[in-house]
Amino acid sequence: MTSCSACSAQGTCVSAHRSTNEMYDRTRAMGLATIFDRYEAQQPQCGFGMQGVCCQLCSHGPCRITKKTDVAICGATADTIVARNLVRLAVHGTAAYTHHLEELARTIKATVAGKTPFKIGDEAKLREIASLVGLDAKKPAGELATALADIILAELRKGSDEPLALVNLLAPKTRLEAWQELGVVPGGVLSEIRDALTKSMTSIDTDPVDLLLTVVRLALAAGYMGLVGTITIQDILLGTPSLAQSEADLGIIDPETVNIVAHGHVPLVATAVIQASQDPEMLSLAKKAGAKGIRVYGSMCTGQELMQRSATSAKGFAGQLSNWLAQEYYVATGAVDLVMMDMNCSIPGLKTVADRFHTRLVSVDRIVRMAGVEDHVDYAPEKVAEQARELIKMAITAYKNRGQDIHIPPYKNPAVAGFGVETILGALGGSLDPLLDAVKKGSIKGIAAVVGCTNNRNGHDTRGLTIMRELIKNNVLVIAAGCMSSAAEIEGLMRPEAADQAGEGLRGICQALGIPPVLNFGSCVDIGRIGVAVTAIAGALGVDPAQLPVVASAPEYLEQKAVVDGVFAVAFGITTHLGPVPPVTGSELVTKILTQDIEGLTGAKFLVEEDPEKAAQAMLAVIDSKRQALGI
Ligand code: XCC
Repeated sequence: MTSCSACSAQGTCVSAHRSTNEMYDRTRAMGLATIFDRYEAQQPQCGFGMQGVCCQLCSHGPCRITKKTDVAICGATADTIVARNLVRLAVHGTAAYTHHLEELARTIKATVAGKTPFKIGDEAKLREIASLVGLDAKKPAGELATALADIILAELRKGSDEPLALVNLLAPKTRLEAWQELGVVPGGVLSEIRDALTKSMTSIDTDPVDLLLTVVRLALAAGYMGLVGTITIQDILLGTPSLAQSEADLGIIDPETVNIVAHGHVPLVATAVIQASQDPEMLSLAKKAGAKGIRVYGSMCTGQELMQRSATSAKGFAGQLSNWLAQEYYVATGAVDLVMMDMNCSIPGLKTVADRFHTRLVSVDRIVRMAGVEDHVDYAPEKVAEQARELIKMAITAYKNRGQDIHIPPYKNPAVAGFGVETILGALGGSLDPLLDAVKKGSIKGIAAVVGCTNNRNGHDTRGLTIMRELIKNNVLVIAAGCMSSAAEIEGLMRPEAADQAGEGLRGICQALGIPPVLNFGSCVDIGRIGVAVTAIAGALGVDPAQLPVVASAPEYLEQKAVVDGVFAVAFGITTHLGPVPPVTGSELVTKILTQDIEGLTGAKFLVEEDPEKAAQAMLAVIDSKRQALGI
């Protein structure tokens, strides 16, 4: 808990955001232990775990590799243990993305059958993808959507020896060739998950190199289905993001309304609740309870999904509260009546804070459960209209129990949202040429995707924001997704006025187009949107993605989905910076492959650097070297 220059907070400085710092002081004064306290209590953390050299797979264990014992009881080396642990992380990430995609496919089918409150939100995209996968795009939209959902479900379930259609159809040819050569073109995602889990059992696959190739297979499966597949199906269902104005930070909470927070990653229940919150019957119930109205706020990635579509299917969205690390603090305002927890990133600590207030926690996905939380409204596409009303009624009941102890930090910033390939093309008048010209001329030096989670190990958003600011200062256009988007929104980097903080070239472009220097691409699945954008740019220039002056950073990566995101980026040819050192340093071989050798195979590697300024410099150096090689 050091003080930093990132904000002007008077009290403790645990976060880059004044609001979080202020709320942390409040929880401490209440004697409530929250994430920053639990983090301190865990110090020092286990060095074996940090290096990835602890194996707990069999009952001979746990074994760990030390200077004294360089192999486990079974003979497994540090290389095997580290690589096998990495496979297990990647399996989790891939499985979670798959769950999201399955929910969408089920929802599309129920929507076509007229059983949900949703409508097909982007028919043009439906026809485009349908034709790509070999369907007759002239057929009625409903028929096509059902057929497409069935294809997605079948792709998820096919064998690991049957290459994924989306990889073959969407990957740049040069990438596909590189992956074929490495033998990492994945098959059906569920089969890949099964194979990887089986391999990473005790003494099945103990070859560290093969285990790392398994991680790449998983990452490509997750990348083309869980990321690109998910955003595509989600756009077809809820609409492709379009430019929207929104707001972020805890100051957006209205103390006089019934306040519901959508928290997680899958925006289906939340979209239905936003729609139902405008129903006169629901509004009159809220008014009868003494509230001015009903507001649905976003948190983490579900919030980003809603913000991206707040001009269309999520019209009425009240704005983004914050990201992962701030979940306990928005509850501690005392003004949040109900939190809808959909898939992943709802921490058990949330319950302790909710119990201190009147806040009702409800799991809205059959796979989300938390000790002590008894309210489950598990998403069912056919029932979601009714479920949305039930959730609002639960929130109104909770509102009636709200106490007087409310504190809402008075900070907020406007944010422009809704970026993606389509919006960028729209802003540029239908062609990528103006953007490419700006890159060739050097007014935009390159593009950096600063994405993923937030992590107390690196200071809540402090490192991510430092990297973004350094990059834009050096004329690098930043694309943000996941919790990094919330960080940028809260600190005003997603306002067009933030162009003032950019270098001269980027500033000029942003001012001419009226866009911010940090573009919101949305949630963590929207990293797929970045893949689509890079594919389009590489295609327009006739080069491989690895040749482009494009880099990525997950400056505060936290969990398993981020592991596959990072590997996907590197497999795709984009050198990727990681802030927290991943648990691989116990193996010289694995560390060397990921930070050096892999570049010879995919054209990209991992840059691990904890210091954000040095990290930005390293990313700029990569951009410079790519520009030089392209002769621009
Ligand atoms: Fe969770 Fe997506 Fe990570 Fe944030 S960014 S901590 S996954 S909410 Ni994906």
